[in-house]
Amino acid sequence: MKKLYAAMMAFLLCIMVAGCGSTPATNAISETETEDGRITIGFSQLGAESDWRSMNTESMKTTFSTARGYNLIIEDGQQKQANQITAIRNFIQQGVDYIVLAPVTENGWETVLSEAQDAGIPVIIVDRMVAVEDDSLFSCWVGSDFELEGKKAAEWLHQYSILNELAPETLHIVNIQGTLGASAQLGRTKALEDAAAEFGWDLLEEAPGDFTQAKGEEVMAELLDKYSQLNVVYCENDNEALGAIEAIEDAGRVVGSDIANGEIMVLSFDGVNRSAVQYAVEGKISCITECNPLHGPRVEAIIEALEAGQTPEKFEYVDEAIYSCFDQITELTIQNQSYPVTILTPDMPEL
Ligand code: GYE
Repeated sequence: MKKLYAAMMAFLLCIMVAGCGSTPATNAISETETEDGRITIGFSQLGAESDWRSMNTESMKTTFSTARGYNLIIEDGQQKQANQITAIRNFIQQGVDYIVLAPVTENGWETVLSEAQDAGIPVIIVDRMVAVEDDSLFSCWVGSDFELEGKKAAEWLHQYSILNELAPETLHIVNIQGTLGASAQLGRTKALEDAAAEFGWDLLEEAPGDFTQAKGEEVMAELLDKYSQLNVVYCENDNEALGAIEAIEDAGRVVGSDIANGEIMVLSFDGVNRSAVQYAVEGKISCITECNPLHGPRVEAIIEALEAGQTPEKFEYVDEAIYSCFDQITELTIQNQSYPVTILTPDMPEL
């Protein structure tokens, strides 16, 4: 158990050190190499909306560096599917060896993926999913189980409410959603809605915050004006949570887990942004469900398998932790599976 804890801490700290919130978003970079013997990868990244995304782009750049034998062409879709489709068409024209797609939303990929298939270029989907009838349009997918992440957050809240004798109908919840139609939004929203229906929570409103701090703040300010009884905000990523906290404090309210005494509880996802993790240590964010962005090495393992003529798993889900400073919930059980909660303490090194 101690070893597991140490390993999780090491991972968390590694993310915290690498994931400084002030890192600017990555812009489109095009690096082309003509040297033979290199594997050329066209990566259509959906945008640069969050710290998670920046770290995800970084992970791809570090893994697929020239020094490591790759040509990486990255195109930033700037949150627009049309840009991503154009990028994929350009990759096909350039005759890249692999296309890696991090799709902004799930629908509408059939045509362009068929074009890649006709050109004989394998497509690897990372992070969010594509919703296509024909699975053969992509080689495989790697990313997170977003609905499971949402279930973990909801179960944490459920346990907290039991331990603190908070009646379900006294939990007045708002959801600041991610980009509508993105897998991360769909899964996290569904888990909250299901839990609200199951436990009888008062889910006041769900509004999109586009996974950004600015929108998170704006939406939270509006929700605070609208609902004086609001006492829990479920933010579908850390950047939205940072924005929501600003709005709550600007409104003269206090963030924290002590709902009975008027605090507003913040729940969040990712665990990448340094300030958000620090807030979780201090209890300003009650619980962060980890979403791991380090997909570069995972995509590389898939490419190595394909190069070796093997068939990688069609869907590869990443294991993820749960972080909280509230030390009375140490484990969550979801569908008979148990997940440990990593308890954050202020005496952790590097904080
Ligand atoms: O949680 C959020 C980002 O798709 C998992 O997108 C990703 C989500 C991540 O903007 O921060």
